[in-house]
Amino acid sequence: MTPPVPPGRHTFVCLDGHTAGNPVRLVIAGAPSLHGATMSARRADFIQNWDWVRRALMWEPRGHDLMSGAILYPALDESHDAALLFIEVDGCLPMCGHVTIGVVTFLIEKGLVAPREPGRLVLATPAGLISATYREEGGRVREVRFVNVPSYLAAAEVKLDVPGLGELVVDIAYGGNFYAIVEPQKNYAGLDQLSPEEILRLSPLVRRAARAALTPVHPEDPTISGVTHVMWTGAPRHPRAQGRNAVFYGERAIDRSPCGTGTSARLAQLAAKGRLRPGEAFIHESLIGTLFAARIEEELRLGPYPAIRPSVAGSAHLFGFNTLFVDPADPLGGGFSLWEPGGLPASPAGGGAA
Ligand code: PYC
Repeated sequence: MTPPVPPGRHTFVCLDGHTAGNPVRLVIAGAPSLHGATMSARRADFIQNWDWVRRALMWEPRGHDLMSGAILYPALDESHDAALLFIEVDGCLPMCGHVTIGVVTFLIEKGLVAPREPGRLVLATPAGLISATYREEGGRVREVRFVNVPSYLAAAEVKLDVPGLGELVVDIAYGGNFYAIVEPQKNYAGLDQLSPEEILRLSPLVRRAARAALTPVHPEDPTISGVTHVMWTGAPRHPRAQGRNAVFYGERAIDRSPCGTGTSARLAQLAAKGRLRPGEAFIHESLIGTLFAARIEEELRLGPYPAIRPSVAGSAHLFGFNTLFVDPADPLGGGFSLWEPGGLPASPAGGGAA
C-alpha cells in the first residue's frame, strides 16, 4: 500500500514530451534537494527518502503504466553541465537512453541549460557521465546522439525454463540497465510472431526465470545489479534498420522507442559475439517503427569484461508544459498502480465523491 504524501501541497513544474514514441516527463522545479557526492549516492537518498515523488509523478492518475522521466539537478562539479535522476513507473533507473534524448532536446529548445561547449551537453547520471551532442535547426533540436556508459555482455547463453514457453536461451547484457536478450530460437519464432499481449504476458515470466538463474552485478558499481528489462529481438521491417526489438520494463510497459540502454546492451552482446564491429551502423527499430541509430564508439574493458562504449541517436518532441499539484487532501494524490508492488491506495478512496 502506498504511504501517505507528506503534509502540505507540493507543486512540480514539468515538461512533457516523447522520444520516438516513449514518454518523457522532465521535472524542472519542485523536486527535493538530495544528499550525496555523486548521482549514484543521490539516487540512493531519493529511493530511501523521496520515492513518494516518483510514485506521485509516474503512477496514475498523473502517469500511466509506461511513464518515465527525469528530475533535473544542477551540476555537481565542473565536469558536466547538469545532472539527472531518472524516475519511472518501476523505480529509479541508473540510466535511461530515450529519456536522455528527450531531456537534451527539451533543455536546448527551451534554453534551460547553457551548454559550456556549443552543440554538446555533458550530464551526470547515476550510471556515470553521459556526453550528448545535438543538431539544432531553426530553434528545434532535430537529433541527439548520446555516448553511453561502458556496456558489456554479462552472461552468454543462459538457459531458462519459462512456463508456457519451455526452454529459452538468453544473453544477459548491460547498457545502463541489465537486459535479458531473447533472440529467435526453437521456442521463440521472432518479434513478428509475438503480439503485444504476449509480450506483456511472457516478459515477467522470462524476467523471473532470469532472476532465479543469476544476479549480474556491475563490476564497478554494486548498487547496479539484477535483470530489470527483457528485450525481444527480431528481423527489421524498416528498410534502413538492422534489427527490431521490443523492451519490457516495469510490470506492464513495452517501450515504444527502440530503447537507448537496451540498444546499448544489444550492441555489447553483438560485439562480444563477433557480430558487430566498431563504427558499423546498427539502426534499431521499435515495435511502432521508430528508429535509433547506434554504433560502437570504442572497445574497452570493464573490470574483467571486454566492453564497448556505444552511442545512440534519436529524436524527441516536447508537447506540453505541465504544472502538477500533489495535494494530501486527495485520497489518490500519492499515486496508485494496479500492477506495481505496493501500488494500491492505503484505504478505499471514493473516487469523485471523496
Ligand atoms: O531508453 O534506456 C531506455 C529505456 C529504458 C526503459 C525504457 N526506455
